[in-house]
Amino acid sequence: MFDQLTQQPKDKILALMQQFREDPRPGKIDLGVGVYRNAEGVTPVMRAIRAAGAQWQQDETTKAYTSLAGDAQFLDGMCDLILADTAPRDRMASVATVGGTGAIHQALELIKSANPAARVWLSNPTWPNHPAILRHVGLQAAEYRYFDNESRAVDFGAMMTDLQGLAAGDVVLLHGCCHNPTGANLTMPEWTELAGLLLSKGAIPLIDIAYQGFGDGLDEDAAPTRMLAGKLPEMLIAASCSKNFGVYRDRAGILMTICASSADAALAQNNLATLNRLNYSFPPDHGARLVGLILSDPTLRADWQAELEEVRNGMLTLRTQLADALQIETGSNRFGFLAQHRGMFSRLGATPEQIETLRDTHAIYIIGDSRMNIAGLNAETVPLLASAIARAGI
Ligand code: PLP
Ligand code: TYF
Repeated sequence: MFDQLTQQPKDKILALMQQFREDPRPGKIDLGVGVYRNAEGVTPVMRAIRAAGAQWQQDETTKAYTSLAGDAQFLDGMCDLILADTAPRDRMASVATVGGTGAIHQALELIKSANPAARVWLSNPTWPNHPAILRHVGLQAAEYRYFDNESRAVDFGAMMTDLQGLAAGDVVLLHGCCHNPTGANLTMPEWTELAGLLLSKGAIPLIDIAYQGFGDGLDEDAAPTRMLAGKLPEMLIAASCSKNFGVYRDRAGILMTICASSADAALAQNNLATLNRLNYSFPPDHGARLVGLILSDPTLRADWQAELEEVRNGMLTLRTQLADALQIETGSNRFGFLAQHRGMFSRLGATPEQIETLRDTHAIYIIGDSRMNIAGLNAETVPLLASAIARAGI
């Protein structure tokens, strides 16, 4: 039987992670996988997670199963965090999922159950798991242009032109903030124009929000999602707690749907619980439980927000430092986009050969599409990277 299997393509990001580990050169720099690291190169357990974990260890009375939908405190807290008072609670359904990836998977399965003919539109480029999971679930993909390789900003005109091709019932996957892999994001007026187009076409947004709090702040990063929730009758939101709570391996995420009526919401809730059961029964509890505790405890929440702000501001400082260093190295402003981009990533716009040079000659690891993780840098490595970029002729 097993000899009938075919070799599966590797995930390029995870493959690069492995290649970096095996590189014996001291001083190698990892700007590959999207994991936050502090100036010491450590992905820390956040203070509030540690405190909530210690408290939960005392308070936890059982490891018996929870419910198919997951912990209510987590679901409520995340709904508030993302949608605040724009949440139409009576028209919403939600379930805890296996990380943000699990939320995307369940979203696509729900779409397939409701409308197997729906096309799901993806930005070009997007996170490689989007098209991969879409194919796996068996939905039809479509693509919209997103990034202008010259300016390294969003090509909003091209995006809107492509989305003119939307049919009623199609789904548009949008990165809620901090676009992965480009770092380039729509402005608020552009988001509003996009909302008008989706509304006029009868299309449904699927928001993937994996970096809330990594861009301009918790509320600022959620503003496009909140605006869309206020304007559109239906939408899906797949959120990850991996980055903003630093609970990567605990696998905490949530899928929310906003429906046209409370009757539809009840139906969606019933289907979401069933999808959890069919795929893995109960969602993981531990990470979600700690997130729920933090969001509902004012002291823990304040400390979490303070640490998240430190993380966010640290990345903004690195962006400015790198843009400044590159201005000096190259005598031009062409890397100014680095300070405009938001989140962990920026697409440099380098060729695969230049990326190879950075890796082979300078031991600097960047994804082949020239995405780099800003959080992999620190004050000492910024000038090294700037000089290597200039020498590689990028
Ligand atoms: N969506 C995007 C755009 C991501 O970059 C990630 C990666 O972390 C995820 C979703 C899912 O994250 P996780 O499954 O680790 O929560
Ligand atoms: O884009 C990234 O680097 C993160 C982490 O299959 C990641 O989102 C990368 C690949 C993958 C799962 C997570």
